Amino acid sequence: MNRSGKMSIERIELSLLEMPYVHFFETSFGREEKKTFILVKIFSEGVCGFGEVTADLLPLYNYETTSTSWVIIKEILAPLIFSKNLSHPVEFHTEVQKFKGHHMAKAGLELALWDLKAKKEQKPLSELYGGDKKEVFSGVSIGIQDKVPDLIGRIGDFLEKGYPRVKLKIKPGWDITILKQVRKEFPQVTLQVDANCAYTSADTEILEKLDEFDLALVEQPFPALDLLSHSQLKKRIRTPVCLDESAESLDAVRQAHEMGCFDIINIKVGRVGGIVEARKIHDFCESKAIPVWCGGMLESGIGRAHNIHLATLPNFKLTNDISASRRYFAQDLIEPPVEITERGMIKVPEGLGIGVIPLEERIEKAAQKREVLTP
Ligand code: OSB
Ligand code: MG
Repeated sequence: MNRSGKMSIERIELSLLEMPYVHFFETSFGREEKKTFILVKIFSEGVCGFGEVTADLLPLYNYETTSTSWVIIKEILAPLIFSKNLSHPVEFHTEVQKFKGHHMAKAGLELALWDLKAKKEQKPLSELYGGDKKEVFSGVSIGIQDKVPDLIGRIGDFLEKGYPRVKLKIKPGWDITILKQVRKEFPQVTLQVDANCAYTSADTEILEKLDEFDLALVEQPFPALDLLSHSQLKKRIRTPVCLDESAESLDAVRQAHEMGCFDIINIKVGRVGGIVEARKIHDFCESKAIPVWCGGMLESGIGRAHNIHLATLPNFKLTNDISASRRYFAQDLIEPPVEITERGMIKVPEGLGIGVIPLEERIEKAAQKREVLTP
């Protein structure tokens, strides 16, 4: 930071990157073989802050896409950064509140501003956030497979690698029968399931059966706006209900809480529109003794490093969807790669900002498109 306390942003660079997954990832909304996302770099006084936009090529998880976020950043959010002469990422959050939606686009920029801020103050992000952990809980999210034996095999592999908790993607037809077989094979493992909005209130009978499998939680059974079905289901099952897609802001979380929709919240910085909003949700949940955990969007190491720092906040009490680099990509973008410890934890990087080094030649190799934005 310079003497005026201003962030003095000189240039914003967007790159559209494509990275093949080591294994396809299938959720109730479809199968993906590769990750496509926007990498954000923000430059100031010889320092570069890195951020990642979690929007995908298609509007399947939510309505944002790589193209919509590119346009929103280029035409609206970057010009705002250049015109405002910001001194803190919190000011960016305040300024962009007047624009509706586009949380992932906003978050990508806010993350880069936080990384830049921390690097200029010569601190790791976790320290800037006031996080109190040296390592965070790891967990693995396993997609829908072609056959149940494939799923059993994958679960076994991840348990061997030391993951202490497994999340399984479910959808109608890939739920109770697979859980029966998984539980038979792995009676002790900590298991949770994620439906990505695939059910309706007509499926209540199926969802009630989830109680038979001693699950840590069921994540987002119904569509994002269907708070009513979540509150009705919560009264009928013992399995804790966790929200992902519905929890897109503090206001949404507060309403869902008043309506008795959930026991647990998954916090994703992209979905909620940045660190400031993520923190508000974290603090609200803490005040109500509701535990949270950090969700993932199969980020590159850059986005994952951001998630690790966020998860050092005290109310991240449950296992996170944060896995090792090699669980996602043959070659991650960062050095050192994220690894899982013998105790099933992820160490918080101690370097400045995100604390890991993005490798320019790998970024270059993955880049499909690039654009430099200036004042
Ligand atoms: O709902 O949590 C989800 C990946 C893409 C889109 C939505 C979700 C997920 C995951 C991946 O479950 C978790 C991870 O990044 O390891
Ligand atoms: Mg989810």
